[in-house]
Amino acid sequence: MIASVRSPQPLFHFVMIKPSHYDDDGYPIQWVRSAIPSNTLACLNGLAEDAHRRKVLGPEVQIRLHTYDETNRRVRPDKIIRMISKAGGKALIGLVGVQSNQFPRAVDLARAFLAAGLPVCIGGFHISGCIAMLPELPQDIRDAQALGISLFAGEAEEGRLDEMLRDAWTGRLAPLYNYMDKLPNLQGEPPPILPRQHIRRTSGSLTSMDLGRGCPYQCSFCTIINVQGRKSRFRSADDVEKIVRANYVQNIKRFFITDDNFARNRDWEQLFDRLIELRSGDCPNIGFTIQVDTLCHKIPNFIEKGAQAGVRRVFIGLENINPDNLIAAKKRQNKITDYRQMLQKWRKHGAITCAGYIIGFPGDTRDSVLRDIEIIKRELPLDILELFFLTPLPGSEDHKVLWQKGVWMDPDMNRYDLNRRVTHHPRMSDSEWEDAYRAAWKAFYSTEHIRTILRRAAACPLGRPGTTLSTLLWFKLVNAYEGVHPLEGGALRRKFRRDRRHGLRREGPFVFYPRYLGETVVKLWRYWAVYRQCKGILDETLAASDRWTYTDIAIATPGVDEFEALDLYHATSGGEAALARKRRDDAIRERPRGVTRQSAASSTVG
Ligand code: B12
Ligand code: SF4
Repeated sequence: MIASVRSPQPLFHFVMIKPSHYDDDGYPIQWVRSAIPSNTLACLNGLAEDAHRRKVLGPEVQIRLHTYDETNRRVRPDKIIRMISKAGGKALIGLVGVQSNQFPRAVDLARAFLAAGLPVCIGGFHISGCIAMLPELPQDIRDAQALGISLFAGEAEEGRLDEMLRDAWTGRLAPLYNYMDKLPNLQGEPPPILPRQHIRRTSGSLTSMDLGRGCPYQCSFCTIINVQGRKSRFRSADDVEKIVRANYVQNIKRFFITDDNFARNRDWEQLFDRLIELRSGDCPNIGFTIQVDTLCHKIPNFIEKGAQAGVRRVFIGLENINPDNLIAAKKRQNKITDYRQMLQKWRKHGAITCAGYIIGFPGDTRDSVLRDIEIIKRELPLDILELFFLTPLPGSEDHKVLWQKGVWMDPDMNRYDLNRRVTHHPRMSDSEWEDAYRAAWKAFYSTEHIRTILRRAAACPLGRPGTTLSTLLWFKLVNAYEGVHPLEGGALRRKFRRDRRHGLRREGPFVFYPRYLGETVVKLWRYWAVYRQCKGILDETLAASDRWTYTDIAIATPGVDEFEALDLYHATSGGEAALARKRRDDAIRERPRGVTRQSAASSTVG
């Protein structure tokens, strides 16, 4: 138990830590600069600042907030414990936004605080997902409870954080806070905000915010619908303006809107309208990255308004180009016959397109995966392909089904980062599946394909070949040389000898430091070599005499033989059937003109 120094005013520390997870050697994945500030940390901090303003622990109690993002800052429990001990008062250690892959690290961090007598609570998708989907808590969560860790399931808005802070203050933290049965309304709730120093530890001018939660679809690999629900909940246009302005004064002008599917945010238009107003008013140059589905182009004005609002990059849940795989994953809303039109429209409006693509659906084989990647490269105007192993994430229907059937899933949650195989595949051997995944990355980020993507960007009047190249390099380099998924990447890997996974032996300094130094030098050299090569390609592309006339199948306006000629519809499994469905739907729409066209458009919204 730490000694508490008497302070003149009663003091309460709320320490919020967003943990990272371990690499294959057992060191937390950390960077000198990570990519984006954590939205969950910003949400919790925003709620805690509001609780502080409202003096939820009583008029005389001072609440001190401390925020740590372990992806860009070393978390030293000993130092935090000393800091609390020196300042005096009580404390709550909150491990926030803990995903399944971060759960082992969160528990390791918790051990030191618990040993010092400080109460610890873990919240986030691992806890919420397991409680939402499983009939009983899995062993790792029960073990955490046995250590004395309190659990938080659900969302912290609508006064729930206040309740927990009060319980911690009075020393009566409950073992479980379960709010899964009531999803909070977001309108008027304190918006996500982080102290400025967090932004400095990331790429610098980009931050994140959630404008809505929930998605109406039912993809079987998805955890979001089971945790955040299928109903759209969203912040108001006033909230959005508040967030943008608060960041703008700090010179932060780019935002990652973390909504999983902004196209299904019922208020997208009002939100875009407000951003358009801000852009044409006193917040010019603000820019956004959003995540959408493959039907977004059918929502009247969605892409047009998005572009006016400053959407510069879109993440699209493409997931696969085999309709049979999409049907198996209950992703019926994805129609391969829409992909080209949707991507071309974003491209025309100046957005860089990034598609999530999952490898390991039941119909996949190593050959079919590599064939499909070549089709994508040739026929889809995609700038970035984010590849993932199909992973039964706790909280998803896939996980629940495998759990019920007793199918083997890797018991080590640290591996559930979508960059590692955690179960077996019905058709591929373990090594074939892993090989298909690695080969797919290599094939898409080959030098020749980078050249093609840059030529496409350079030929487009609103294209941004320089930014396209930096994004491509990020994905290529992090994947090839850092051994982590690019979405977890950062600039300059940090490792600390003493911060090793619980249970693993601490390495000696003569082994650790020379290896760390050696691998850093080799990586930097490789980065430089790849950068120089790709920069050369960019320069050639920009100087090419046919820069503006360059075209290829992916960017050419769809011709009359579009559906006859492309492999996308004939080589994939289920492609022919998807085409037949499209033709049938088109024929139905064509028959009683006017009325049906209108109903077809509205059926895509919602
Ligand atoms: C944005 C995002 C990212 C960003 C994170 C940075 C950022 N700027 O925020 C990026 C792109 C880097 C990212 C990467 C990854 N992500 Co991600 N990500 C998301 C996403 C879309 C939004 C997160 C968010 O802000 N949610 C809104 C917040 C407010 O919700 P929340 O985290 O649940 O927090 C609330 C409650 O849980 C609770 N709470 C949480 N913690 C605590 C703690 C206490 C003490 C209390 C009281 C309450 C509390 O209160 C919060 C406010 O209501 C989610 C999906 C989603 N809809 O949440 C996936 C999600 C969290 N990611 C996921 C995954 C798997 C990953 C990756 C491993 C995959 C990959 N290879 O890309 C990497 C891991 C990287 C890493 N080390 O973090 C999964 C996790 C599933 C699981 N079971 O673990 C999710 C759910 C998406 C999915 N595919 O299912 N991600
Ligand atoms: S569209 Fe995306 S967010 Fe919605 S259910 Fe499917 S995977 Fe989940």
